[in-house]
Amino acid sequence: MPTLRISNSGSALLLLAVLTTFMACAPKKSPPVPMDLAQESIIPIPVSLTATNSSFELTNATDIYVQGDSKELLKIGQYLADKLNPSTGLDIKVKSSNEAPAAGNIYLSIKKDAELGAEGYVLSINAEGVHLTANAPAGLFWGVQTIRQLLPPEIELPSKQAGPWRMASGTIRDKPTYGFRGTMLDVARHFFGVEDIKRFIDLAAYYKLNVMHLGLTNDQGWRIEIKSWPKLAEYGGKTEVGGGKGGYYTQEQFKDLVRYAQDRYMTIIPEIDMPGHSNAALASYAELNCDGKARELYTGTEVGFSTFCAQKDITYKFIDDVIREVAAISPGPYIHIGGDESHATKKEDYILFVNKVQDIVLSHGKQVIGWDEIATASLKKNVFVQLWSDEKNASLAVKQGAKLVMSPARKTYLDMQYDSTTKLGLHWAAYIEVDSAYSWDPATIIPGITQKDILGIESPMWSETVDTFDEVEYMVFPRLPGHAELNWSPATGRSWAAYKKRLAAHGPRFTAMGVDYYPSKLVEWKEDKDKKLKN
Ligand code: TNX
Repeated sequence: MPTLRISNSGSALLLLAVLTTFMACAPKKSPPVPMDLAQESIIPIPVSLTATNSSFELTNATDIYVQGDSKELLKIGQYLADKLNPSTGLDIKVKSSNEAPAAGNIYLSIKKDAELGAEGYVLSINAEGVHLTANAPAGLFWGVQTIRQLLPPEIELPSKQAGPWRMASGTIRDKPTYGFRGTMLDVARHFFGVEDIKRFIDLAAYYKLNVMHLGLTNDQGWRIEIKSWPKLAEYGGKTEVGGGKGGYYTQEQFKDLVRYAQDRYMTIIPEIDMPGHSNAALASYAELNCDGKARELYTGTEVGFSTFCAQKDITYKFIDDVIREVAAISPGPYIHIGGDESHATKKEDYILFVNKVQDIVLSHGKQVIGWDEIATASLKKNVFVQLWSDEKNASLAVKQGAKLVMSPARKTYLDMQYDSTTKLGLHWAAYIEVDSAYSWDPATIIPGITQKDILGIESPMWSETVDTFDEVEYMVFPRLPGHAELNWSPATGRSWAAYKKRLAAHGPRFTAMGVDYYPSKLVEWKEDKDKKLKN
């Protein structure tokens, strides 16, 4: 017996040695800690959520598996890996698999669930893994944004951080209220380069927006290359508000932007503003003016003084060429024709013009969007009207069967000042503090207009007073996440008091992403205690 005992303890020792060696090379994984998914600060807030009081941790054994070998799913997996690897320092790889992977991994798969629609997703997290499913790939992409928001803010930093990288466990079932969730940048008053637009797209995607409207032309500048009318960009793009050097996108650059947006499930809407707001074109080509005389380039901020000549045939030849070229590089369904503040156009000319231009856009296979004034003309089928100022126009539009994009200036204009001390921006529509930007409902703000009349909200960033992207960020953040929530999450139970707590937790996320946000006093921002979030 003693021999046996010795041999027993010998094998026990051996086992211990083997175990210790194994543990040393096995991934470091602490036991799951209790975490409450219901306390996480997700913006937009998900439709439904069940917390299970445990957690999943990313370790050096974690990889991302995607179902099958679909290029599109692999790309979404890679997008997530590229977000996680720099800060975690983990070498998370993307692999394809036909079944759920072993414990410790993330799995993205498509599972038919019509109720989730084109953009909904289900995210299930437990100590063993993360499983994200959707009815269609866009849903997976939005679910990936939720995963990012469930990890600590340091996940957004570009260099390796300490971790641990845990996510609270439970199940989220989520889908958007509105299918059109937009923002806009006016690149005409001040020009912003391709890298700035990509950054804006990335920041908007983090809040599940899917539309980026670009105001490509205005009195102060023409920002898109048109090969059949080359002086538009070459001459008309030469300057901007204040006399800076302006700029424009070549068609190749624009196509690159479109692809970048598509990879983030975002549609770019190009706007060619007409018949007003057209001085840059009228300065580039004399024949577009009724008097045949070219205008001077303009670097001020007045509106309402320019107009294309509605009575000349060359005007429509010109617009047909421009729309053909823009349509050819814009795979999205819409072209925006502006139509706002055409104070220099006679009423009958305006109506003639809008009627003709709608046909031109439709003839190039695109749907028309225009600012609310276009509702004073007779709208063709499937034309969309963007309310910004005149509620009567919104009602006129709905009477004609059009759906609305909701951009009421007093709630959504990101160039409006927060209060009377804000240095950038304007205040002609309102001062819009962060609570005011959040506390309204597009489906009840105009009597007689309800959710069924509305495509969604778009938040425009006009650029008369901002000329660097940092300045744009200061006006856009933190109001845009609030609009994103109005677009995505159900209106029932919405409250500023609850939202502002979640927003506070996004302060460190903005900081980690290098976003120069306005630290509104209405929000008790979570502190970046160790000042470690410097991006
Ligand atoms: C109104 S909104 C405009 C823009 C200005 C903006 C400034 C709209 C359709 N027209 O041209 O940039 O106000 O807040």
